[in-house]
Formats: sequence, C-alpha cells, structure tokens
Amino acid sequence: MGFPKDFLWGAASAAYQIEGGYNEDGKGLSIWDALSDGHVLHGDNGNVSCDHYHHFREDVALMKQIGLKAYRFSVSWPRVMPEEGVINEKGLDFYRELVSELTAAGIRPLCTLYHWDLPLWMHEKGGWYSDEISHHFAVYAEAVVDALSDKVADWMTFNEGTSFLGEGYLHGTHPPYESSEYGSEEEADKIIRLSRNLLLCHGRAASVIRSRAVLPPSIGIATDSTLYMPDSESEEDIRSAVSRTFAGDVNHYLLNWWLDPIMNGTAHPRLEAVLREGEMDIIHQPLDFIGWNCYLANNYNDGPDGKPLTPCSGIPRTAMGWPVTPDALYWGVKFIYDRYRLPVMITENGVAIVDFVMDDGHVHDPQRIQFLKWYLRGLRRAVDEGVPVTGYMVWSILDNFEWAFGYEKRFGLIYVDYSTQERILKDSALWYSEVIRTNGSNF
Ligand code: GCO
Repeated sequence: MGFPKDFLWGAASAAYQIEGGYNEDGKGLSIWDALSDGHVLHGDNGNVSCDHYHHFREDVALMKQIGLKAYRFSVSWPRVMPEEGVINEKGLDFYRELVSELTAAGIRPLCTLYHWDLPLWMHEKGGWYSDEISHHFAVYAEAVVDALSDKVADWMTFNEGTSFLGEGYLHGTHPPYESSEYGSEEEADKIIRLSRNLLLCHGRAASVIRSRAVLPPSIGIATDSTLYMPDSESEEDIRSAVSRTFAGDVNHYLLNWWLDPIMNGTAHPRLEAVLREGEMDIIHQPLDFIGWNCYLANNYNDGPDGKPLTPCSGIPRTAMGWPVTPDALYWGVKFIYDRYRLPVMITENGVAIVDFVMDDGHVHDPQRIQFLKWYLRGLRRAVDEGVPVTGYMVWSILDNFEWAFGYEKRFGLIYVDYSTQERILKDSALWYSEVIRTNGSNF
C-alpha cells in the first residue's frame, strides 16, 4: 500500500529557534529574549540564531531544492503583538512574505500559533496563570488568521503543552524558570491552573480559525507526550501499553490529559473541577487532525524503583541522550488513532547527532538517515494497516537554537554555520529528497 499520494512530506521549525531579529521592526520581547540570560548552555541566546528573519528567501529556496511538500513554522506572538492590544503590521508582514514565498515555491505552509515564545508583557500580567490569557491569545489568533489564511489552510494552535509547562513552571529549565517539588500538591495545583488556561487558549483559537479563515481550515494541535510501547505484540502487552500511555493524571499529564478534553469534552476530575460553566464547550472544539511530535518511546513496564523504564540500558542514544526506539511512530499513531479516530500528522520527528563539516565540504550524517529510515518504516507499517496519517515533518529544517542546550545540539537537515550564516545541505537532506520523490518507497 504505502503512503497516500497526497502525503505531506515536510520539515518543521519554530520562530524563536530560527528567526533571530529579536528586536527588529517593532517586535516585542518574549520571555526567552528577556529571561533566558545565564540559563542556556554556553551562554547562547536566540537574538540572531539562524537569522531566518533575513534569510527566509534563501531558506525557502533550499526547501524547494529538497522538494518539501510542506513546511511547518510558528508565528512569534510578541512579533505580532509587542504590547497588550497592539498589532504590529510589520511583524505580520514577515509572515505574509514567508507564506507567499512558500506557496510560490509549491510548499504548503503549516502554521503553529504558539511555540513557546510568550510575550514578556503577557508574562508580566501573570502569563499562563492569568485568567485573561485566553482572551489575549484569541486577539492574537485573529490577527494571524486575518493576515495569513488566504494562503495558510493548516493550523496548529499549540506546540507541546506538556513540555513548555513542565520545563518552564515545574522543572525550572525554561523561562520563567519556576520549579516545584515532584508529586507535591503545589505542583498539582499549578498543573491544573496552567492546563486550564492552555486548553482555553486552544479552544478560543480553534474557533477563531474556524470562523474567520479564508481558506477552509484544517485545524490541529501539536502534542508531545510519553508513549509506552508494548514489550511484545501480545494482546496483553499491547493493552498494558495503551492503558499506560493514556493514564494521564495530575503530576503525570500524558497525551490524554490534553486530548480527552479537546476531543471528547471529558477531563480528569481535578481539572474538570476548576472549569467554570461553559468552559468545556470552549475547549471541546471540533478538530481535523491530531499532530504528534515523537522522538522516542518508553517500555510499558516498571523498573525496580516502580518508575516506568525507558528502553534498556546500552541501547543507542542520540546526542540528546534519548534512546533510539524505531517502533515509536508505529505504536504512537496506532494508539492515538484507536482512541480518538482522527487523522494523525507527525508534526516532529528527528534526531540530534554530532554533525560537522568534513574535509570534502559536506556534512555526512548516516546516523540521521538510518534513524529516519527506522522510524519511517514504523510509520509506513501503521499506514499499511489502515491508520490515516496525513503527513510527516522532520525536526528540523535547519540546525537551530535547541532551547536550554543552545546551539550545541544539531537537528537540521540543513547545517548552519552560525558565524557566517552559511547553509549546507546534509546528506540526510539529499536522502530525504529521494524519500519525497519516491513517496516513501526508497527505505
Ligand atoms: C520540542 C519542540 C522543538 C524541539 C525538538 C527537539 O519538542 O521540544 O517542539 O522545539 O526543538 O523537539 O528537542
């Protein structure tokens, strides 16, 4: 069977990770611009990054050269809304030009509204704790939809709620660098308050997109989450892995923590208890697809300390230290589809390895090629078994600012020399061209 003929082969990025231009043309500061100093490996920051703000035409030309069918990018909320209630047309112009360039190159633009760069002004008003945030987010969403929806049909409201709330508010590794004790009531309270606001932002933005978009929209959310793979293909192991994957609870907020309210209008009792009248209806908006970012899976069984095991010691790990688990895409899309019955898009999958330019001027990255092959074979198996998968986005199109790890970790199909802004297509980019050209029959 293989991949459907309109399958969206693409690559992804996020505004703060590639754009730079942190204070240009009226952009406001984000919490990353303002608060990350001293917290990032090697003292790195995103002020210039890949300078995609000035190099986007060249970057789109490279995407075209690779043959991408789709490109997933995010809009920077503070570039568009530098202050409360203020819309920065020049910021919107950047994205208007980007999507024009993409569509002219025959590349479908997939837009994420929030990929972690909260405006500083919103943070100062209480940020994710504030009851007002979803109203401000809806105003921002309106501005973006009005500016881009004549060319953008595919939308994601959020990228990875679990990660940014966890890293920023529980583990102290991302701005605003708050932490809480694992398993404490304080942590549970925070998760519930922050989750409610995030879900309301999602719901309000989804209805803004649905009601205002010019092109008929396809709306989703890019989730992350822990996936538990079965240790064997026995029914019992599969059942256990499924129940563990969807065992979202306070202090352990998995995929269904977000997707049950969004998709089914049901929530964990503690989350449900803080929702006011009518709020579940705001959250529970019809969606068109579920985006899933996947890098690895856990095994479903517990270790001796009662905590879930990651796959056994000694297996290969990426430059992030993450285990290489080729079957993750197979089980993940199956589990998600079985539970929610909506098409799935892989909105991120990729690997950081130690890339460098070799004597011949090329970046040879056979590990990345092998990694993508392994994971894609799993995805193809799921497609062959009838799971509707609409697309696959490699993380990432370019090497970029990997949050707390700065520029040390390279995930790109395209190598970036940060001192000259030179771009070099890695071997994996050339291999991925063939994947696209053959619609996934070359691995
Ligand atoms: C995330 C984000 C990306 C990361 C990528 C690699 O999942 O953290 O969506 O911004 O850069 O996942 O860690």
